[in-house]
Amino acid sequence: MGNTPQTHIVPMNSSPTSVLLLPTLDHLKRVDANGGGCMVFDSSHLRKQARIPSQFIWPRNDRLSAIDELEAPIIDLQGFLHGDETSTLDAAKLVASACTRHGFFQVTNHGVDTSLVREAFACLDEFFLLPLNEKLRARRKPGSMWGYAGAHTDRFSSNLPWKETLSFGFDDAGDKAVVADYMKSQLGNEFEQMGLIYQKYCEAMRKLSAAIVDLLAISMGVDPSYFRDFFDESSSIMRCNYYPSCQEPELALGTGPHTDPTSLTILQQDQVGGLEVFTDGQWKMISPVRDALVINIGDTFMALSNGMYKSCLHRAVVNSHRERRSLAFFLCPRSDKMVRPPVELCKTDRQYPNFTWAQLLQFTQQHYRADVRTLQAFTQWLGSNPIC
Ligand SMILES: O=C(O)CCC(=O)C(=O)O
Repeated sequence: MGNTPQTHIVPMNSSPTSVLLLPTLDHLKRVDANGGGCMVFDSSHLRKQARIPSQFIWPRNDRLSAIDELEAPIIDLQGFLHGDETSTLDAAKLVASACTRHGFFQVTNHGVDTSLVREAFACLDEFFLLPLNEKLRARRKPGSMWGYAGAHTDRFSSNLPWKETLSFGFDDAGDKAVVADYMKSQLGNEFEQMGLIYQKYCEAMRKLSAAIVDLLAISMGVDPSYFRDFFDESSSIMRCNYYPSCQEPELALGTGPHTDPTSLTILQQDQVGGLEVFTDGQWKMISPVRDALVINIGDTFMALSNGMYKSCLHRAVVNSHRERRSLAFFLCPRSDKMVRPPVELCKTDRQYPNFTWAQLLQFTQQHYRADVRTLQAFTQWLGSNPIC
């Protein structure tokens, strides 16, 4: 039998840690109501120390090494995107087999311009290489999903991820320049160009996500119009991940074990490697494939598929010699959309109750740190917080 990762069923500790990792930046020190300092993650400072702080050391079970590669198909989308029937059926079969087992697959010839991906990575480098006090101008505000965060110290006080993130929203129906405006408002006019590139990147991801949702529908024998309606006016989240190298990578994690509460994730990882998936009782690697995007099913889609397609535990490990970067686009429905499987998938008992994306988001932001049990815990929570 394989090892089971430890689940974090404890309610989320949403209070920031009182440990200040960067005592030299006194002007950044924010004293909270209890008199504690708010921690700032400065990897250039931390990397000079022999040991990593204890807040970054994960439980042994979460750190067990991956040995094998995940069996995840690499699906060429060219034929499907050009309406070729045979290619579509072949692609749909591969998708069905991957998603019923673990929910991960990779796609090539996906239509996203490689120069746009290069530009998005160049912007990521430009942003994360800024001095810390400049990045902190875009610091995530309490209760917001958007902004810059170092090691999620604003939300958690232990099992901290060894990474920095920059997150922002992207709406189908909203203001066309939402990303550029956000960058400009947080960081100044000189960041408008970066915002325009991320805006274009999000538009490309949204277009691809629509195609993949169609392919998921075909693979499940569901009328594609059901999911198209469900994701109409979607409101997605984009996250840039920057994982500095770490002097004790065997003790730390870049992203801890979690499932994505969102619907569908499109991940562009660089060539360093570090993404791992827990399946069949073991952690398995998803090594980078040049110009391929990693797709995975999130909790919302698992509920929408009545449990047929899996949202699987994954994590990102770090290493001691090289920083790693990834760009994650999380497709989410409009917040008030009811998550209810189509009739074709309700021939067996319903696995999850109806809920709105807003409710699941509230649960994972305010009450629960996402893990392998998110949907079960959410279902219990819904019992005492029913939809009005
Ligand atoms: O960077 C990666 O490979 C994974 C990132 C991830 O899981 C996340 O951002 O939720």
